[in-house]
This record gives sequence, C-alpha cells and structure tokens, in this order.
Amino acid sequence: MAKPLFDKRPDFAVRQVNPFNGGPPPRLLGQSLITPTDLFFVRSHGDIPEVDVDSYRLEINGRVLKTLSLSLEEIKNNFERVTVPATLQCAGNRREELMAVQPIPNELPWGVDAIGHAAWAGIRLRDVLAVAGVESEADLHLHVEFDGLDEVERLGKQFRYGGSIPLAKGLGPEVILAYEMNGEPLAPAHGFPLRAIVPGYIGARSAKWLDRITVQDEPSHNYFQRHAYRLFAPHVHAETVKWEEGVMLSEMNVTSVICSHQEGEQIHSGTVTLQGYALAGGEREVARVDVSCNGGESWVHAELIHNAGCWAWTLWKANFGLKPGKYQLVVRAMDTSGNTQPQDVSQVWNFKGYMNNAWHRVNIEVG
Ligand SMILES: Nc1nc2c(c(=O)[nH]1)N[C@H]1C(S)=C(S)[C@@H](COP(=O)(O)O)O[C@H]1N2
Ligand SMILES: [Mo]
Repeated sequence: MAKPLFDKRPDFAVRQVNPFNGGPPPRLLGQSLITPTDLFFVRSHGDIPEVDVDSYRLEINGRVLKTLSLSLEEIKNNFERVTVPATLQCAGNRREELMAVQPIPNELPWGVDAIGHAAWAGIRLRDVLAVAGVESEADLHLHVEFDGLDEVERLGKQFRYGGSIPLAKGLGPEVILAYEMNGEPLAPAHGFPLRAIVPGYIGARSAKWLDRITVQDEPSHNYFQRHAYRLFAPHVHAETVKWEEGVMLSEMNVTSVICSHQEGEQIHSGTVTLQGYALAGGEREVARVDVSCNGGESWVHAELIHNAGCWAWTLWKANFGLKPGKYQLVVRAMDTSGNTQPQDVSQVWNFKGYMNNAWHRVNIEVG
C-alpha cells in the first residue's frame, strides 16, 4: 500500500508513517526564502484530528476578565488579519548527529530537515487577549497555555498535546493564531483550522489544531512542557533524570546548516557553490556566517542572501575552487548578540536530543 503523503511531494522523506512525520530532501531546503508547503516538514505527536469547521470553537479562559468562545467566522471577521513570515524549527532538528555520538532511543532521527519558513496569516494573540480583558499592563509573570485537539499517548496515558509561552511573549505583535499558510487555508497536517505561531521559539510552542487558550500563573503542566522539550546537560541520562532540573525550552539558539551537499557525496572539481540556512532565534538576527572547506582550519565569509528580520532564517552561499581530494565542509554562524555555535556535537549531546547547534560538517570527495 502506498504511504499517505498528506499533499507532500513524492520525494518528501517520511520519518514516521503513524503519526505522520517527515521532511524535505535537504538539497531542496533553503532554495527560496519561503518553503513551499509541499516541502514543509511535519512534526506531529498524535494523529491528525478531524475538525468540523461549523461546530469549531476556540475557548479563551483562565485569568481573563471575560471568557470567550469564538467560531472560525468570528476569528476571521472580528479581528484584524495580519501576515507574519516566520521560520519554524523543531527543537529536534539535527538529532541524527547527536545519535551518532550516543544513542537516543524513542526519538525521531531528524536530519537538517525539521525546519521551514512560511508566510502565516491570522490574527494577533494580543488582540484576542485584549477582548478577553488581558491588557499589556497585565501581570507579565503570567503564562499563556495552548491546548491542541490531538490525542497523544505517552507513558501509558492518553492526553492532549499542549504547551505554553510567557504572557510577555504572547503580547508581542509577532505571535499569531494562524488560519493560513503560504496563502492557503492551513493543511490538516499543519493544524487546520487554527494554530499558534510563536516566532523565535522552538516549533513545539506553535500548537496546532488549537482548542483552548488559558491565561494562568504557571507554565503549562502538559507533558510536552514539563517533560519533553526540556534541555539537560550531557551527563544526565534517562535513568537519573530529575525532570524539574531541565531547562524548559523557549527561544531557539543560533545555528547554521549546509544544504547543498550531503555526507559522502562525490562531486567534480572546479567551482563548487555551498548553500544553506542559518537561524538566530529569539529576537536576534544572524550577523555572520563562516564557511570552511578544510575542517575549520581556514574560513571565508558566506554571502547572506536574505535579510528578512529576526523571525526569518537567513540563506547563505559561498564559492570554493576545489581540486580533486577529500574535503570537510563546515559552517558556523554568529548572531547579533555575539552568540556562536559549539565546535563539536559531543558538547551539546543531551539524552532527549534537542537544540543541536554544533558546527555543521559534511565530508565530500572531489574527483
Ligand atoms: N497540537 C499539536 N501541536 C503541535 C505539535 C503536535 O504534535 N500537536 N507538534 C509541535 C512541534 S514539536 C513542532 S516542531 C511543530 C511542527 O509544525 P509543523 O508540523 O506544521 O511543521 O508543531 C508543534 N505543534
Ligand atoms: Mo518539535
């Protein structure tokens, strides 16, 4: 039986059939600022829920003056429509390289493909919160919890996907409830009919199939906030973990990746163009991308192709004249706060396999 592809291209790499997870061939990533929807990665922890648009309601409750229950029509007609181009990256992007250091059981072995940039259209979260009576002067220590409609099974229990962001982040103009992606209604795999988009944060906080928004005193108690998506030091393992000691992930860290060449590839000598993406995270921007063709002995500046602001990835390219031989291509970036990437994956290994931003290395042979 053919694998379901959920409107993705035939060369989309399916990493898990059920629930459906996958990403594009790296070579096709970052060829354009916007990632076409049929190449945009999918990360889902449970089955895609079927939503009846006519009976759909988004609930807004918790520490608000007025609880709201909004139909999709009301969401579209009663609030200002905004478009926010933003890059979404899974915290598990590049886990495959961490797995080569030490095994990471029960997690998906993402390559460099769990990332994409789309134009998201919808309404500002802060406009909805204002109607519910949460103003920008509100207690900024509060949190905004997002609950999805999808059922997930973990540790023998069934529950819904969820997570939260600080209210201070949620009141930013960039945080939206999106009903469109790249000019089309959200596809079922990407959260139809409504999802959160939290630019600058790990993808996990951009909850799909939104059911409920709760303003509350603490971060969400959902498994995906309290257990998964926490960052631990390399010496912590599953057997010894104290979950509350992990850092709850929010902003992404500076990273860069080579997309044009794959490990072990053989190419012809002459002018070789390296291409890829870089991302800063938070409200930072990519300041510089350096590329090496000799394992990091010497470096050149890459040309930055787009400057689309802090919520977007930066695409880069660099040319090398290469004679026959073996080469290790390396890329590293610096963000506008001066943050850099660690040299070696072993420095960032963690037992859940998140936030790998080590220098990206690709070994090739030129013939
Ligand atoms: N309801 C719900 N929202 C979710 C998820 C999920 O499993 N369920 N996965 C999250 C994770 S981990 C990521 S990286 C992004 C992926 O978004 P995409 O599938 O549209 O690329 O959605 C986030 N939102
Ligand atoms: Mo993710």
